[in-house]
Amino acid sequence: MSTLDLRAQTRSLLLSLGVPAERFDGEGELRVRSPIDGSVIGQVPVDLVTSVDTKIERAQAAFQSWRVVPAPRRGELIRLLGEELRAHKDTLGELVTLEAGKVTSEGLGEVQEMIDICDFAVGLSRQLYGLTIASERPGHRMMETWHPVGPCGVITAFNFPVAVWAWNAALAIVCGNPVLWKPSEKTPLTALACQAIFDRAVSRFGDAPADLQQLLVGQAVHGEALAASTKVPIVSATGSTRMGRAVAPVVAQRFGKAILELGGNNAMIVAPSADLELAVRAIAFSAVGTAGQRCTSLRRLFVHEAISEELLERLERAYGSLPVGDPREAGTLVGPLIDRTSYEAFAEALRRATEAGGQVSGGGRALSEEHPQAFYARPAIVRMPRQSSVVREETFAPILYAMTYSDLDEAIALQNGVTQGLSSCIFTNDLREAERFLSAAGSDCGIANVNIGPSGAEIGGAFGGEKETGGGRESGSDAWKGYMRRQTNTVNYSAELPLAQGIKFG
Ligand code: UN1
Repeated sequence: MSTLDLRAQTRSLLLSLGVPAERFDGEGELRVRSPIDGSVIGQVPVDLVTSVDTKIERAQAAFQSWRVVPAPRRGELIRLLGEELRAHKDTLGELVTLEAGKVTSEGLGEVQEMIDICDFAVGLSRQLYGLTIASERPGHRMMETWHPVGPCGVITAFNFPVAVWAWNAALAIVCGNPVLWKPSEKTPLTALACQAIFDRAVSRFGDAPADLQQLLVGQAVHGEALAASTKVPIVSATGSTRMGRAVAPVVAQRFGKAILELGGNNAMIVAPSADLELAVRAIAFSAVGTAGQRCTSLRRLFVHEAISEELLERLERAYGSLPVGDPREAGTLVGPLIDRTSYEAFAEALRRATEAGGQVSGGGRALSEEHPQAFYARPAIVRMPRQSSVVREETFAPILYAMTYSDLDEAIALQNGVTQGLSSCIFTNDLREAERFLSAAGSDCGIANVNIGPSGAEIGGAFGGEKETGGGRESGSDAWKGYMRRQTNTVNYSAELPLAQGIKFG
């Protein structure tokens, strides 16, 4: 594999998706590197910060007409988007692999997640239900109506470079809101591809306003401009808690709506009755999949002391044979980390864990001879004596901290004893334990599972978490309500004017 191959491969994928060459192959100042070998695979022009306002104005103009298009007709656009995604699934999936380093099947899975949310949003476009409420006054009717809000800013991270945009865009557009998307500066190429795919759906649709979906290629300051604008009533931001801390107060200050999906530090409890074979497979997928770079990746394992030796030995054996390598090759399960900074954070966390008494198995860099500019990490399991500070932090890399417990309440307390609250799970065949874990006294996370790992959620459920994860919900269930404004309506069809609460006035 040569550098030329990667750049040429990227170029041909982008061209076949309809992205004009000057958008990625000119003098653009943003140099995009493939984590596969660290080589430059594209150069993308960055939007001037001063152009953010112009794009917001355009989104506002699109809003004026889009908000009055009937929702089922808006759904038709998303149906076409889903069709385009189906037709280009392989190409876009391959591009995700080249730009974000995901193994082929996970790159394709990410595009499937986009298709799934499109299907979901199409159905939703014939719903967007409001309640009818019993009025206390004779001859009156009360109801709730859901209306579009306005442009929706979407800030996404490198690790799900296309799916998280689709979660937001499919809902926002069906709900009647234009979208302004600021992708990660590490993955603008897949964003250009999505824009081209979206534009094709728009041209087949016929009469959508221009600028319904716009891309903002830039840096943190572009995201800050979106967060600050009163003309962007919703800002949906996915990324680190540090990013959320920068965005959320700015949006709150102007009373905008923020939908935040920030850091996670997800745990699994393995109880004595657990099916260990199932648990080992779930742990491997959720701790090592996407090289530990999912928000939902498994990072903390609490194993009952009666089975901990057996489980950890099996796990360490399974880790010993994990294929780390080029994510395009069949059989590879662990691709590269996104960049050097990620690898350094991985190495530093392992150093701190050792200092805190942890025993590391695995870890270290792979393929450094073949790819000195790429950063492949060997997944690590660290047997920790306790949940020390490094365990309580999210390190976006394949590190699994394993601890033992003797009492379920203690395990639940440890699981909840971190600042993040995204995803969690228990492996048990004991109904009482499972239900306790899901109860009000159980997991404090936005996602809590039984006998499946914490990652790999379907789009039908609401996705997001509590505490420093930010409290937002995206994707399924009634997450659409975050993209609309609720209006309470009271209609008087009588010839009287009775006042509520029995008030007499005049
Ligand atoms: C993320 O890492 O930001 O549940 C999203 C999962 C995926 C989405 C993860 N469906 O792992």
